Amino acid sequence: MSAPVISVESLTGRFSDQLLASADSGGCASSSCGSSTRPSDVDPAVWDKIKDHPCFSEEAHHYFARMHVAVAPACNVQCNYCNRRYDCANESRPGVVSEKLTPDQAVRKVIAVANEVPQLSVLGIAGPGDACYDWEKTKATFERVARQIPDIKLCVSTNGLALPDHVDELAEMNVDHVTITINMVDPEVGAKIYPWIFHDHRRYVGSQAARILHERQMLGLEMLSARGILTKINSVMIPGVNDQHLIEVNKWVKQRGAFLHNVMPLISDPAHGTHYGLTGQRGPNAMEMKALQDRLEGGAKLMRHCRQCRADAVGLLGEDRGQEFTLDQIPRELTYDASKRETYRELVADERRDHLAARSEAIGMVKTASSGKSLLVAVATKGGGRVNEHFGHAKEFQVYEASPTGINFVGHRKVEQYCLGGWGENATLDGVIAALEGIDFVLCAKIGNCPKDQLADAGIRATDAYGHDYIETAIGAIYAAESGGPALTATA
Ligand code: CLF
Ligand code: SF4
Repeated sequence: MSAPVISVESLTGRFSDQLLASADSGGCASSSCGSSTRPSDVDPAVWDKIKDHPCFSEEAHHYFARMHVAVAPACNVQCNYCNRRYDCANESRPGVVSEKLTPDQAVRKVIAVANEVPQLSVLGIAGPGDACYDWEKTKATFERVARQIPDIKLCVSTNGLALPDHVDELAEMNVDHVTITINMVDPEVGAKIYPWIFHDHRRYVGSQAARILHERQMLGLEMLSARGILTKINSVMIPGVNDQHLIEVNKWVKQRGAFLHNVMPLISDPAHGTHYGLTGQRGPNAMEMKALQDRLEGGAKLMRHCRQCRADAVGLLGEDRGQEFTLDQIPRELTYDASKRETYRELVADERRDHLAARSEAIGMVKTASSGKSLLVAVATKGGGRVNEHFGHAKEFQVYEASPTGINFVGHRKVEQYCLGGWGENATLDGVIAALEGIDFVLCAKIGNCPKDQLADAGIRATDAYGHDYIETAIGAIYAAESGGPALTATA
């Protein structure tokens, strides 16, 4: 099967004028095209909500981008993994927000991004405090953006404490996607995570605080489910505190209609000044995360492609273009221009159909291979679902597992970029190899002999033979070769 290659620039960086020019102007209308790629086991109404949402659909995250606007700095909870001088650790990796925005500034920024980043499909408010507690700013931002860009999806992330007070307004504003961070369903566990909450004009501490938070979270989730709003649960995995307990959390949220459960590793560093960071509480390693996620299979559906983004992140998951859109770079007067986003959607609809066909062929082949093997494959990609990044340029690898159940995305590994200015440092390579612990194969668009040999010494085989091929096609070919069967041919 042959498929067109979308240029790397179109998917990960500034939109290529050449690509826009080459798009078939007689193609189908923007948002309806993707529906033909709906998997047979997904309800059409649900598919319509998730097909362009990079967090709620793993497949969509290869093509669509989100942006966050940091309009909600106030918070009503203290989490032991958060330092208020930093991003909300629930939805972001720790790192200061470059600038907090007023709702009007946020609208300007969203228009600026929508005009330049055609992949943009979702506007999220994820802090840096709590979007439901700092409600007036959240609401004003959503209302103003929806008037300017009606087809952008609105998404909100919250600790859940103030959520029940605003569910009806969320429904009225057509907010289809809500995330609640739920780390416990037992207040005794909660007391080890939350030193205090502020609720109903009072401060509560200890297990009483955790009990109130728990009850409000469950109520909010039930209210959202009753209104058909898709709800994702984020849980921070804290070894020795709630790691085993998250199995119970998964059961509770599934019973109450959660659409996805996203278990994220605790990020704990003394430099961030958090309670956990300062008291030596460690986060889980990649294999511990995977082991827990594997145990959760069969419960609430898991999200495994979260990048723990900043509260002011812009771009595809895993990239951050926020620094290109600081207020000082955005004109005071701006008009929304829908043309790039519309053209991109037409182009991507065709690409997604080809990708899904190739993916299904590769998965079918892996399922019928009778070896019973399980392979972990790390892929260097810039987006578009293809093996299209050089090994030395990768800042993360997407990890897939090929096994008799098919080819499944199981996570990502962040690494320090090994090759800078055409030169790679051995110490950096050692770090990359350590981050790839447990991986059997690395797939990339290009790799030199030196890193390839060092990876081989660590028991990891690397190849650039499938450069620019679809990820699943490349993995299927490797799996077939490992199983002693015929390999699929490359599609690029
Ligand atoms: Fe933002 Fe969160 Fe909406 Fe996505 S992020 S508010 S659901 S648009 Fe996504 Fe980022 Fe993970 Fe959040 S990768 S941290 S899950
Ligand atoms: Fe920090 Fe978010 Fe927790 Fe509030 S809810 S304390 S901002 S991590």
